[in-house]
Amino acid sequence: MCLSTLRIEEILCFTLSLLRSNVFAVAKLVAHKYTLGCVVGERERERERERERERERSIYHVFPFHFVVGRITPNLQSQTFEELGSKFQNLKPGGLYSPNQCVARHKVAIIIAYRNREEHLRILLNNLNPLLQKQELEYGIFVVEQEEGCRFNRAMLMNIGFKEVISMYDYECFIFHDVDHLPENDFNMYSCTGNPRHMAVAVDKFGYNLIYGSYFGGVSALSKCQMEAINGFPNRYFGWGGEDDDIYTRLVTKQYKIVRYALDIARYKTIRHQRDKGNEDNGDRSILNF
Ligand SMILES: [Mn+2]
Repeated sequence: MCLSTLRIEEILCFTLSLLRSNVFAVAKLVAHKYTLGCVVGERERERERERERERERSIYHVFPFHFVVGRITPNLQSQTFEELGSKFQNLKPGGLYSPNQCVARHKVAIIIAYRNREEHLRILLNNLNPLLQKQELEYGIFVVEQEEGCRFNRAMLMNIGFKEVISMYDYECFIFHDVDHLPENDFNMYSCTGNPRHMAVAVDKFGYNLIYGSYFGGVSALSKCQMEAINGFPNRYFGWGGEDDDIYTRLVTKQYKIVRYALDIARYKTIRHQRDKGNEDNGDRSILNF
């Protein structure tokens, strides 16, 4: 059974083209999206209508509707795991979260392929948790760590994360996330729709532009159904490079249309680093095919 297509993101996406011309219309549509974001009881619904009437009365109170604000500045400070633990006490054991004011429409697993980047991971967690909570998602963050001894295999780690998570939980949406990518806009929804979405479109290290048309690296969102339709990610890419292009090919071969938000929104800052030892260039990348 496939994830039902909620179309919420299309609404959000549509708001972006309006952003330049009519801020109030944007705010209204974003509010609409967030009204759709949760299933609430009648009392909350009435309160929501009251808030909506208040907003209509005041021209000064356009943003924020609920919690999202648009552009955000990533916090590059690194905190210890203990500090993160006391900061995010609303997480359940295992780093799981669900909003307590409503039932989230999206149940999302964030899968992070990881090795030897503890500081990056701590910075990412410090940035991701607030964003995911503002987006009113039910989520879990799953870090899949590769042992020392052979070249890093990002795609295989993502596959392992996916398989492990579906064996334990009923998440229906998967965000495959590089450890060094920090979101710069909280309109960039961490959720899935009927087509796979490439989320890291405008990345600082590429001058905030899509580096090439079929780029699918950094951060991407696939539903469980889409992931199963392409038989997961390729396992054969050891070392840096190539696996994201292979994933792109798998998706278009299955007739999926890759969705991307506007550059303003699908925007990421990356944490600068040297190429890791054990993640040398994958020399076979050009001859590998799925
Ligand atoms: Mn990197």
